Amino acid sequence: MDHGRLGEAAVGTLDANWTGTATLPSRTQYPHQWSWDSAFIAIGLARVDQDRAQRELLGLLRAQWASGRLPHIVYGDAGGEAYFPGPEFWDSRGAPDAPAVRTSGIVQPPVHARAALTICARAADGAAARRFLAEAYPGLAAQHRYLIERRDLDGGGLASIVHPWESGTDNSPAWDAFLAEVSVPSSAFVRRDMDHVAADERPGDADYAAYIALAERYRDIGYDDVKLLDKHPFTIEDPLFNAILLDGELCLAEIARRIGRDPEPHRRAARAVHEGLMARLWDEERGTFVARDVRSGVRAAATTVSGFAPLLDPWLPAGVRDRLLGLLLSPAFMGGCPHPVPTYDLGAPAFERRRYWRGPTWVNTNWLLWVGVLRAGRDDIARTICASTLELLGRSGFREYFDPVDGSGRGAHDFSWSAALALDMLAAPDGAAVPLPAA
Ligand code: 2M8
Repeated sequence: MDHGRLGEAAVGTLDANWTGTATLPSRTQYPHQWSWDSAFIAIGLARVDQDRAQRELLGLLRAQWASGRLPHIVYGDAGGEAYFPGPEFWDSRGAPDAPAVRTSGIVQPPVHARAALTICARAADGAAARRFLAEAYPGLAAQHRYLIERRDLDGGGLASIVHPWESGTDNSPAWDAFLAEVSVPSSAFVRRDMDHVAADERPGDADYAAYIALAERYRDIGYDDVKLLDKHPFTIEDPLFNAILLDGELCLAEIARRIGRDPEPHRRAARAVHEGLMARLWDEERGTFVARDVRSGVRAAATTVSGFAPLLDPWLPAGVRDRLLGLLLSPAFMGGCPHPVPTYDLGAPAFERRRYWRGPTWVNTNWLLWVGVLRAGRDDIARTICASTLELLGRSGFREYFDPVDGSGRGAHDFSWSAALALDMLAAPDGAAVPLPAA
């Protein structure tokens, strides 16, 4: 499909998923507002509709808890049967700091500050864009403060995730060994996620039961992060989540500078995440960053796409950066399949071409890597990632994820972030307009 038609189709997909206040990731599979989806969607919308891009992000921020927690789902009007778990499951209204609107109780990677800065970078009206930044800044700063103050569980400089759904890469093999330790029974439930997507493209039942049990555990301690180390069986430092946090702090520093606030606290916070990433998650032997259990110090054995996310870190030592890039280009990832970048090492025994987050190529991780290699000064790799992502979307449509070997689409159809990030890449394939805020 030529790029003009691909762009028109992307706008059509986003229009069809717009509710009037937010964009659903998918009308069938995910019929509510999701947190990091909305950030990616706003980045794409900024290319075609400033007003909607701003409303997408500001609407999400209105569902923020008083503690700064930005929930991963904001429930809309779709009936309770449309998606499980629904609002009753999370019981957010039972939490003292929750907003009036019904939400989940967990978070997702904080791509939102980058989304806000990107919206501003695309705006024709500079004064209006600064007003938008001033409106978004307090919520974004509170979101980051929550993660840095409440989720850095032992003062090591990194935020912990307390559920695989918080990673965004829910079914990643990186969680397998940690989930195997979660031997808690959940209440009875009915999965809805296979109503529209084939079972072999979704997580298995044992993983799903562990997701529900973990979410219940967190809910039942009242979402009280002080109790996590003692009472919660899944507290993990993830390189993707923390690299996005670092990048987000640098974006916040730039936003603060533009609206006359002090950028320095954000730069210091970014630097602390950098120190934590290097001290805790860099694996010298494997030449990549890996997830780590904050309680035991045990590191995940799986080498996944999340390990490349620290390319977003401008302070990465040259030797570390070059080893990461070497692995990225190797037959285990970009060099080993026609439709990169696979989310998991192609040669790993547990690699699965079609199953959600256990191998398929995703547009959002490709987009993040695109920004990461631009940050690393590798415009050549950025061009390759951009071209192969657009080729894949032209061939198979705005699917949720793709088989990296034959390029076939998997998961949901008409998926919003695939369409939105296509718009961003189509507008500047060389990444010239991607904000790379000063360190
Ligand atoms: C997927 O996660 C949801 C739970 O949050 C699910 O599978 O039901 C993930 O891919 C996540 O990253 C994404 O935000 C969400 C909506 O697109 O779907």
